[in-house]
Amino acid sequence: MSDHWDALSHVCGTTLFLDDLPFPAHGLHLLPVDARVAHATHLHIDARAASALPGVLAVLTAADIPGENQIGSIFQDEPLLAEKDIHYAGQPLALVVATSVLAAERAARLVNIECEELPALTDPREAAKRGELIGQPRTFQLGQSTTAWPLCAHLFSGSASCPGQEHLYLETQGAIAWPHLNGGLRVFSSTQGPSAVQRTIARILGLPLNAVEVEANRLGGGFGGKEDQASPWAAMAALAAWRFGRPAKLVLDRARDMRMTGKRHPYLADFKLGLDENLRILAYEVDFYQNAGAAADLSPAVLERTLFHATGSYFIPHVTATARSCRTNLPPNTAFRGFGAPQGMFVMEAAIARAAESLGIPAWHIQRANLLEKGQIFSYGQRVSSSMARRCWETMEQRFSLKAREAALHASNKERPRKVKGMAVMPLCFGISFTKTHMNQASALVHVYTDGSVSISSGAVEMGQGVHSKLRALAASLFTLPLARIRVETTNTTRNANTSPSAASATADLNGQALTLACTRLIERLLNWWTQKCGDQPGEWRLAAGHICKSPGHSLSFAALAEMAYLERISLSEQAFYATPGLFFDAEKESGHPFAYHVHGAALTQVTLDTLLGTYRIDSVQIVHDLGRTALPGLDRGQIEGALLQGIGWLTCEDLVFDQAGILKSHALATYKVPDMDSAPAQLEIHCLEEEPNPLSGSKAVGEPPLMYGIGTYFALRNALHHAGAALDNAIEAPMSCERCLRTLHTE
Ligand code: LUZ
Ligand code: MOS
Repeated sequence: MSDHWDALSHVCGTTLFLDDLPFPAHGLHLLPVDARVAHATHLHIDARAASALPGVLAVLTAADIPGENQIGSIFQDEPLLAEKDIHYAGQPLALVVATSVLAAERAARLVNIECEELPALTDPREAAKRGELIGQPRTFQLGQSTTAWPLCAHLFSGSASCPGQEHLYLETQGAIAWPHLNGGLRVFSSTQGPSAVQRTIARILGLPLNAVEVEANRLGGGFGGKEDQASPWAAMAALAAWRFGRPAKLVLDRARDMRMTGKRHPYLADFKLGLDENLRILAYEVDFYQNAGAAADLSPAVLERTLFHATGSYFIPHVTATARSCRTNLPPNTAFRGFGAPQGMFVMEAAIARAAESLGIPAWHIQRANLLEKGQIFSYGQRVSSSMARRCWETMEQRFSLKAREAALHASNKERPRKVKGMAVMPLCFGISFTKTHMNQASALVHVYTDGSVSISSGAVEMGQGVHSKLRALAASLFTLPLARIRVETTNTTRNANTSPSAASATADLNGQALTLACTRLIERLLNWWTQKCGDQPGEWRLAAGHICKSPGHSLSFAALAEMAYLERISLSEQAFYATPGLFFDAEKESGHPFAYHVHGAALTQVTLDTLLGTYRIDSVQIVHDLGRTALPGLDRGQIEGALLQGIGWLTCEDLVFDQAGILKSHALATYKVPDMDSAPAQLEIHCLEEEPNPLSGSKAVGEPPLMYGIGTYFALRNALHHAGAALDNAIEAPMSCERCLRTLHTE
C-alpha cells in the first residue's frame, strides 16, 4: 500500500476536487474579465451588450462591492476589481454572473473595455531607479565587508538573474460559495489558506469573520500559488452568492489561470565575493532586485526569506546583503515553493561558480572549504545548531566518489568533445519556520466517537503533499489504532480558526504538534478515568494495540472504552494549540532566531551536453538528504523527487517570457515547457540521513528544501559549457534552456 491516503482514489479518479463537488442546476457561473494591457488609466467598462445576453444576470464591477475593494494582506495595495487604473495584464476588471459557463463566456467577450494606455514597466532595476519600491529596502549584515576586501587574495564580481516560474498546479484556481443561514456564507475554496480566504471575503463583503465559513477539501497542488492568491476567486464567488442569494462557482481555465495569477519572483542581483588564498570566503556583498509585479502580495515576506538564505550553506564572516522589492506592471508575484530562498541561493552559487571558473578549479573546492559548522553564526544572528552541513557533504563525497567522478569526467571530455559532461554539487541549508514569527501556530480538534473511531481536524490543507496521511499515521500511532479507524477531515475555519496557511514546509510540524497534544490529553483523560473507576493505581493501565490493558487477560478494546466513557459523561473530544517556542526576530536590528531548525543536504549532479545541438540530458542526481527519522519514507521520497524536478524545471526548460509591454508570451503549455520524463535524471539516488531527527516529531520538514537541489543542474550545465570552451561571461542567467546553451556555445 502507498503511504499516501489518497493514492487509490487519485488513481481511480474518484478524489473530489473543487470542480467535482456537487453544484446545483440553479447555481450561478462566474467569469472574470481581465485587462489585456499592462498599464492604463481612465478605465471605463461598458457592459450593456454583455448584460443583455440571455442567461446573464449581471456584470459586476468595483462599484458593486459592498465592503472594501481590497485584497492586500501585508500591504493594502490591491483591489479585487480594478477601479480607475490597470496595473497589469490579467488584472480582474469585471465579473460576469451567468446561469451557465457558456453564457458567461459569450458575455465576457462582449464587455467593452476602454482605457488610456500608459507605458509598462517590467524591469526591476528600472523600477528601483524610479523609486517604485514596495516597502523599504532591507539589509542583513554581519561583520564589515569593506574592511575585509583588502585582506582578500581573490575578488570576483558579477551579476546574476533567475527567472520566475509558473506554479502549474494540476487543479486551477477556483471556489464555490453558498448562501448560508442568517446572512452567512459557506465557501469551498481550492486554497492553502482557508483563514486568509475568510478574511478577504469578510472584508470585501463587509461581514464579520464569523459569518464566513471556508472549507478546503483536496487540492490538486498549490506550490505556494494558493497561499494568498486563492482568495480573489473565492471573494468573487462570495460576492455573487451574497448578491443573488444563489450558489456561485468560479473555476479558472488554464489560460486565464496562467495569465491572471502571479508566479515565482524573478530576481536580478549584483554580487562581489572575496576569497583568501585557502579558498575561504572572507566577504560577500549582494544586492537583490526582486520583481514583485504590480502589488505587494507576499513579496516583502519572500524578500526576507531571500536575505535569510543569501549565504546558502556557507559561513561567511563579512556579509552585506541588501534586497529591494520592485513594483512593475506584471501580475503580482507570490509564494512559490522555496519562497525567495532559491533565488538567494542561486546567486550565492553563481558567485562561487564565477570564482571557480576564473581560478580554473572545480567549484566544489570552494564550496567544501566554507560549509557551515555548528556554533557559527548566520548573518541574521541565529547560531548554527547542527553539524549536518558537513555531515551531508562528506557522505555525498564518499558515497558518490566525488573525486573519482571529477577525474572520469575530464577523461570522458577529452575522448568525446561533442558530448561534453559537466558536474556540480549543490549543498542545501533551508530554515524551517514561517519568517513571520506569529504565523508559527496551529490547532487541532480531535473527536472520538462511541464506536472508537477517530476524527481529526486541523489547519493543515491536503494539497497532494500528503500532510493528511502524516497526521493520520501520527494519530494512529498515538491511539495505537489501525489507520482505518482514523479519519482526517477537510480543513474548515469553523473547526480550526485563525489558522496559518499550509506553507513554509512547516504544516506537518505545526499541526502535528497540536495533534499530538490533543490526542495525548484525550488518551490521558480516558486512562485516568478508567484507572480510577477500577480503583487501580495510576500507571497500571496503558494503551496498546487498540486496547487498554493492565496485565495479560485484563484488557478492553478502545471502542468499548469510548462507549463506556460516553455513558459516564466523560468528554471524548479535545482541542489543542501549538506555537513553536523560542522564535523571535527584531526587524530593527535584522537579527534574531527566526527558525526552529535548518534542513541540510548535498546533491551531486552530472549532465551531458551535446555541443552541436545545445541539447542535454541529466545523467544523474545523487542526493544525501538530512531527513531525520520518518514514519512514511515513501511520502518523503515523493516530496524529494517532486521538488527536485520542480527545481530542475525552474532553471532549465521553464522559460517565462513577458514582452516589453508586460504581456505574457509563454501563456500556454505549448510555449511554456514544463519538465517531463525526459527532464528527469537518468539515475536518481536519494540517501537520507537519520542521525539528527527533528526533536519534536522525528522527521524534518521536506516540502520545499529539496527544490534547491535543482540549482545543481543549472551549474552542472554551466560547467559543461565551461569544459566545452564556451565564452562564459560575468552575467549568469537562467533558465539554461537548450536555446540558451546553443547560443552560448555558438556566439563568438
Ligand atoms: N509563507 C509565508 C511561506 O507566509 N512565510 C514564510 O516564511 C514562508 N516560507 C516558505 C514558504 N511559504
Ligand atoms: Mo509556500 S511557497 O505556500 O510554502
